[in-house]
Amino acid sequence: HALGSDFVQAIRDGGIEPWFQPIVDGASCRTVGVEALARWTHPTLGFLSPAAFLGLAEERGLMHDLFAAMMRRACPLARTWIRAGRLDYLSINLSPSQFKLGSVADDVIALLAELDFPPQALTVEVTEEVLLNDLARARVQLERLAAHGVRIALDDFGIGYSNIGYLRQLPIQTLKLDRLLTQDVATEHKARSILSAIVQIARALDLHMVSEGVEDSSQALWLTHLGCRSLQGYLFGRPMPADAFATHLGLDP
Ligand code: G
Ligand code: G
Ligand code: MN
Ligand code: NA
Repeated sequence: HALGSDFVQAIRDGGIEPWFQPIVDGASCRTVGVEALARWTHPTLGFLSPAAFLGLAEERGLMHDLFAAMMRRACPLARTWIRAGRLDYLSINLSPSQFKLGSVADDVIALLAELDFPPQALTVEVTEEVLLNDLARARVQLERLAAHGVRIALDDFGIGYSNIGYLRQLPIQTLKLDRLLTQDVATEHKARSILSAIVQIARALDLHMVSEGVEDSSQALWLTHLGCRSLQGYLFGRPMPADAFATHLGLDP
């Protein structure tokens, strides 16, 4: 249980660091967005990935504090990159548990004001677990965020239940195609057929599409050919520290 108090301290002391993974436009290969992903360097255990601490954060009710810490670190950096004309938006994960607070939208809006970050340049990624828990409550919060200009992405789309009815009921602008579907798109006819159908739905509803987990160029070519506009994955860049990402954008770190 010492790990729990270490985590609280890390959130307070800036021990939780955002790493950045590019999201590129498939046609031009320009980096348009960036997803911030949490990393923790523990004083004795060393470098920890989310798999090692998200469960703990969830258990201790610290996901919202983690989110705020990520925003406070990532927004000032992203603002610099956006002002330099090298980037359009920052994407950050919201945990389903944050929606148990009736105040999640107001909290995000207050953080944006505190950090002087343009709401239109923030995308929050939510999974459908949010919607399974309490759709009515999630809808109120997401609509408040959308009305403020924040974009909402549905993460891990195409696996799980992927109830397309949600797309009608919620102010979602972006679908993030799960990497399990991306993986098979170059080798499996059925994966391509499913992707085509998802692209049709996305077009009809005017949704932006991002494919996650793009690892090789044949996947990238297929995804672009089938109509997925944005791509994210190791092919374009792994999650990296801020200075490496600045260099990736062609800026001084
Ligand atoms: O960075 P990595 O690919 O190892 O992330 C693993 C998982 O952890 C992903 O599902 C990602 O959404 C989640 N994750 C990473 N950073 C954060 C964060 O800051 N907040 C939340 N809620 N989830 C995160
Ligand atoms: O938020 P989400 O669940 O989408 O988290 C993205 C996760 O996927 C992170 O843990 C990130 O490190 C991982 N990831 C990003 N790109 C790739 C990739 O190309 N291949 C694989 N296997 N994992 C990836
Ligand atoms: Mn995500
Ligand atoms: Na995902």
